[in-house]
Amino acid sequence: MFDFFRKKPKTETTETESAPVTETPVAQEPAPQPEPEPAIATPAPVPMPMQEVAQPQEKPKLSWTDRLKAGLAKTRDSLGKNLAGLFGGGQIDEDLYDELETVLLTADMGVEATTTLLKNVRDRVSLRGLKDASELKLALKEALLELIQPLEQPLVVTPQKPFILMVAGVNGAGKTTSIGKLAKYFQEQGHNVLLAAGDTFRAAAREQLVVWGQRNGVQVIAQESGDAAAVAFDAVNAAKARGCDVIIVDTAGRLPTQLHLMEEIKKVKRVVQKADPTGPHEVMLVIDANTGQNAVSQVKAFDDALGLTGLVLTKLDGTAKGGVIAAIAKQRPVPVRFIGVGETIDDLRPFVAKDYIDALFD
Ligand SMILES: Nc1nc2c(ncn2[C@@H]2O[C@H](COP(=O)(O)OP(=O)(O)O)[C@@H](O)[C@H]2O)c(=O)[nH]1
Ligand SMILES: [Mg+2]
Repeated sequence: MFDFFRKKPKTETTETESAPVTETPVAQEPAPQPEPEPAIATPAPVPMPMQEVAQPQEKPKLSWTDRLKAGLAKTRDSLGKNLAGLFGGGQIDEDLYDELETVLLTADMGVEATTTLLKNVRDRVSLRGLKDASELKLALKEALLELIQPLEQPLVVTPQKPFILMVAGVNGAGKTTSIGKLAKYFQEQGHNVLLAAGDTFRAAAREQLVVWGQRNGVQVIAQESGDAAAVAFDAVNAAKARGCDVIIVDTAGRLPTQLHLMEEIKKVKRVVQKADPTGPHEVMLVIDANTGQNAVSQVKAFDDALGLTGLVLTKLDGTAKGGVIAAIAKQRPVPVRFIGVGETIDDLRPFVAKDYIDALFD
């Protein structure tokens, strides 16, 4: 019955930065920069679009606040343009609330969050006896903070050892690149990280992680055949044997409507539990902010199937739909652990509600 535990041919990389270097093409997209890489034993690397994680950027380093502001520029521009007109001056009246409602819906906050926010703003207005529209901005910021603050629950990876983090999501949401960024993030905190290449549907997906691991001195467990559950099982055992602190399990992209694939990822979780009854310690859904309201449906469906403990909201830089975070807070408040505002390694950071709102409004 445990046939998926059987050992399959295994590819494993444990190179460190001190390994001899060779040059290998690993990028398809514009502006790839050749850079030193550890020698690659096996298998041959396949070009994959992971350079955004692996490439150090030569641009002057911006602070996180600046990158967050730049990343949220599209949402801010759209929200700000619309709000500027509203908050410009004049009386607070029903027409104004009507327009505010439209603006919030346009920013993809969803009907439920918009209703909550409007009520909260109205309460603040009457409590403080506000009359002038220019005073509304602060009231709206406060209402929004109250709504999304509960989502701010930073991921803590101690004291569990290994801390097992499983990643799920639809195709192209940014799972694998976020895993690369997270591996670096945890390493910088002094944790020893191991990655499990659990996207076994496409060989290229496995290679994407393997190559990235080799380039960055992060151990990767991969199998040339076999299913994601088997890879995860082996990886958890390897992490225990090696005393790793954090293990991140990548998985193939899937839509919640693909029921057999949802069953498959539930099996990955069950098998992780067999390898370590205390795990997985985090089941994280990666969602593309461009998805807008559909992101909420994804959160609900994956949460129902897997019991999510955290979210990563990626690609906020590419969308004016940054308000979706309010919809999530209202409709399925799973903690937002990290947000992604760009393609470089530094563009994924823990979610801080106040910073997010300041970047949206100021
Ligand atoms: N602009 C932008 N692109 C991102 C972000 N996160 C991921 N991506 C890109 O999204 C694409 C798909 O990412 P990938 O990790 O392969 O998705 P997966 O299928 O979920 O594993 C890649 O081109 C990434 O560079 C982000 O925060 N901002
Ligand atoms: Mg992937």
